[in-house]
Amino acid sequence: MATPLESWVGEAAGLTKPDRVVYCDGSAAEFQRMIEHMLGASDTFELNEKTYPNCYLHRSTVNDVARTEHLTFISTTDKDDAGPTNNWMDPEAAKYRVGALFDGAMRGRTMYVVPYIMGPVSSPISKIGVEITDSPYVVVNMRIMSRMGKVAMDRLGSSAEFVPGLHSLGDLDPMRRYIVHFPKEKLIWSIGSGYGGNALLGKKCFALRIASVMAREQAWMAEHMLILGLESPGGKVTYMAAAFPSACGKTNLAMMVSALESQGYRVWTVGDDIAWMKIGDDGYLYAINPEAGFFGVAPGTGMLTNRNVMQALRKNTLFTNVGLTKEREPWWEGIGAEPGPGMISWKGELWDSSKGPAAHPNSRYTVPAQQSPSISSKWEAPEGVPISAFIFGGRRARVAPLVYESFDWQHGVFVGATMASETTAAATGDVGITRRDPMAMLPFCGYNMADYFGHWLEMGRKIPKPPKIFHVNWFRKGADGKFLWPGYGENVRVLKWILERVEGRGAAEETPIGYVPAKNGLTLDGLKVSNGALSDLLRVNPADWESEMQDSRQFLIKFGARLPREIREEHEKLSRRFQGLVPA
Ligand code: OXD
Ligand code: MN
Repeated sequence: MATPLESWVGEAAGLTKPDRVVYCDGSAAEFQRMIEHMLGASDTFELNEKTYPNCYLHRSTVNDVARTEHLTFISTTDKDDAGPTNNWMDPEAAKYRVGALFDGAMRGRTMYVVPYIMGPVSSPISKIGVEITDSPYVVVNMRIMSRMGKVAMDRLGSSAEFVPGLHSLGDLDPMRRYIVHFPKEKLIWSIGSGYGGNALLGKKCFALRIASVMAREQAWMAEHMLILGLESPGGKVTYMAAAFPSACGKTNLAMMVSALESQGYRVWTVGDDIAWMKIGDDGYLYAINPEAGFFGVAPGTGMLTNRNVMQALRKNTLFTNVGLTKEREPWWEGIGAEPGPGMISWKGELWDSSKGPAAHPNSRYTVPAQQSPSISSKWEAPEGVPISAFIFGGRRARVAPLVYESFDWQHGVFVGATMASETTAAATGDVGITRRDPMAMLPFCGYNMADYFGHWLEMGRKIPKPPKIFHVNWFRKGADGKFLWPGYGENVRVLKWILERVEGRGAAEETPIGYVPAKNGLTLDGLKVSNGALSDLLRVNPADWESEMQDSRQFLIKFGARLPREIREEHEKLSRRFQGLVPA
């Protein structure tokens, strides 16, 4: 009798009509075969085998360079279950409309069946997915980003416990591009894009959108969070998970080279994008990184901003949409060296500075996580790591201070729910617009966000030893329009204060929005930040917060009666705390 996997593969093949079906085993030989095949097309190139061994550059189609949120749908019978922040499609309509596009889409192509595990192979928190795809680029990326092939098949056996994801490049026309999630069936359909989160279905589609639904059903958490361990003098490591919107420096924070290393503070990387968390027997919340690699934004990454990843990506790395130097090395803006003549841009044209950036602003590297010198010895611990602090953050030129601590869990959930950030190139659309992005999950929550806030509040009642909740903003600017905080490795100073607060130490001052570091609270020795800049960084300006509260109210109103009472209460409490402080 056919296994559930075989039945689904049969169904998918019946619909998409590929010339052949290949089950991927995840071996190195298979990887090489796929790469050979890709090199035969005009969009993939081998890099310098001396300086970048086993590294390749892939160029995607010019209209397929980022996640397309406006073409991403949550397909529930009741529109309200998708909520006001998701695009919605009725499941039957989606099956009909998108099914028509899948019909015969793989004719003349190979269908690859890619079984994968999200999470360490033997972790009880891990889950299995199977992606069917006609893109060899997707297969080689999935081999880096997940535990793919035989290991997954061995764990799956003849079980039906896997999340199916059907992907086809289709004709790559955005007019016929759909990324559809069926939360009830735990099924993903994606057609018309070969790029990143649209096509590597284990990442945003499964590990966040579908997993967030599972997490609510099963009392755990699937979050858009990096996981890091902060080692303090004496060797103790305290784990923190942090949510930032796309392209706000999550990878850099997770892989930070600490400016306080000589004082015994070091950062260890567990994950850079997603955390799956369950309550452990000891009452702490335990996190695993469901991914096995980093799919990071290349521009802005250099030896000064992220030395660890720069070292990691010297081998076994796939680059997408970066520039290619005459020496056949990858290049992007911010890499730290000027390119020589003869560079080819991400579009495949001879580049000069009049032609715009050489690398697309959302160009990426896909690199095995274990190659980072900063990788934590616990990154594959089956039980995960206990989380002591959650950190929310955004890119805000004004308003949010460098760091503050929420008063309690409920207030922390409100802080996360009203988080905002200026948009970046990680998704198509305008860049630099401030948008509300609760818990950095706006594009990734697989159900009504009001219910998601409710789930957070519920988890707070369930976790005996909940993480403390903080908010950070590395991007605050002074009156001269310049960043006030140096960021990168210096951010460890903020992590140190967070650690001290977790341990019940750390000098703090109470403000209406929470606790900010007292004047002497942050360790600033060896850093050139003037007293004036420090006050600006930590300032809670009532007038700014008044407009902030109006804006967040407008956002929260969208959820109507479904918004949890506690969130509304926190908004009212915040207004009350500011009363009398705002100049008339
Ligand atoms: C990502 C994103 O690629 O958040 O991680 O867009
Ligand atoms: Mn992300």
